[in-house]
Amino acid sequence: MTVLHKDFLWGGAIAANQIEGAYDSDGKGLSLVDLLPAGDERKEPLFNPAKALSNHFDFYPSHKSIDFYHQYEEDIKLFAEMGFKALRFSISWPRIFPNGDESEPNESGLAFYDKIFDTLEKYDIEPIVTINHFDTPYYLAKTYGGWYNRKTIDFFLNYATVLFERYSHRVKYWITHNEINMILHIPYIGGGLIIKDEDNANQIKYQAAHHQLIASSLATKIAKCVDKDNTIGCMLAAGDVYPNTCHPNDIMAAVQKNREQYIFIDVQARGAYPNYSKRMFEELGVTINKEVGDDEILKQYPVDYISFSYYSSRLESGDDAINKHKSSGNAFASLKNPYLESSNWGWQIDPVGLRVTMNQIYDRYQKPLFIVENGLGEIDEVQDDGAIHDSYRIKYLSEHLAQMLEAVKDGVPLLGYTSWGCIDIVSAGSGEMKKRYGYIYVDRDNKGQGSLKRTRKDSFYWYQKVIHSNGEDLSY
Ligand code: P53
Repeated sequence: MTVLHKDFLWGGAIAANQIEGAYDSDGKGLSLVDLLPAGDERKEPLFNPAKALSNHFDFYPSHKSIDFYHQYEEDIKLFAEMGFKALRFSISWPRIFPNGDESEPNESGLAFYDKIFDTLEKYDIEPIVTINHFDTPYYLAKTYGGWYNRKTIDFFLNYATVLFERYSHRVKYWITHNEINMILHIPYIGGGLIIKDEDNANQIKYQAAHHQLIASSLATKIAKCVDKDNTIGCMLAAGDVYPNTCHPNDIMAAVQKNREQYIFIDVQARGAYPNYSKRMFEELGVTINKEVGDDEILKQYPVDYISFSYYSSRLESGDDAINKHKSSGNAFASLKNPYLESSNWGWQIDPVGLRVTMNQIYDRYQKPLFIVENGLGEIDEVQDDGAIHDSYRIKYLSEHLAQMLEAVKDGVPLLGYTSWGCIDIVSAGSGEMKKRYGYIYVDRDNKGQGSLKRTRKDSFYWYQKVIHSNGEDLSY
């Protein structure tokens, strides 16, 4: 008997806007990321699009990405060779509704995903579909103000309904919005929000999130009407927030910081805004404008399972002066934990934190969990003989999987594990190719140079063994 059940969904995760390229092919509209450059230049428009989106940049990494749009067959074949049971991918909203507010979908966009589903079926790989992964059509952001505008709920439901009607017989596991809490940290790609200096940013972000929550519940309702076997998940950018010290003020600060992540999942899993939200909103100067019936909608259509990403734990102090020292650059800021090492991008590495986080989430919601992102973004070097010895990645993954198994032994029900960026793709935060997560190396650099050739890294063979042993053999 292995720790994991025999149908455990091993696989990898990708997102349309970071992998497909073909940004204007076959009728596709602009996605939010299609206007973002790579590297240092990306920070300003990512965090402050109101100022920087009108700039012209020399290079836009998403325009070609790794050209999955044309090379998906070879890529999915490589996933199958590793033994993938599941692939988490997202459908590009602007490929289906180029502007977002049309009434009819773009048939050529759907035709592309038909082929993806065909190929996955050929290899017996279960699709896990994210409906909105940082991919609201740019037109909706520019013209309507993105998710701050209540109309975006209807646009999203038109889009989601098309997907449910066309693909319900092929998809069981859906995720409505990727990392819903990231709207607080990267509101442009999270919600199509272009916030100006004079705006009350919190009001805009939480109101937009409310619209995403209503949209998620109504999508759940539609999904179940179309096919009662549709299973809908929410998605949290997780990672437990630890107190900086055992000082009671630090403990309370960590409780509050954790709530900043959980607030949306509390709604999606339990069906109502939590009690603490009242005071939190008052202190932030936020008033959620609700329509009659909103609370009922949230209550009636909670999610079936909780999916989440885990890269790291975080650290919070009750002392503002100390919190000023949080790492900059990472959208998910944290104090430095002296017990942890960091990646070259400053992301702290904490395998035990995964076990902690899984236990916390399950204790809170009592619904099955699904780890849909985890991994190490690092620099890989190609040897003269073409090999890529990514022992650091194997170590990271092996240690995290060991802790995942511990959490399952603790009693946490877990549907599957799809590691992030199973083939190298463009980084969401930095726009770089150099920040690689994959088991498969892609020859392309930060400036878009390279042959796009795919090469198996050492981790490819290691993960193949892990899947084959259903997680029993994590050795390296
Ligand atoms: P990159 C920041 C912090 C935590 C999760 O991120 C995040 C981000 C966004 O930068 O997002 C998820 O590529 C997201 C993926 C993303 C992945 O983390 O910046 O769902 O789209 O690629 C890794 O290293």
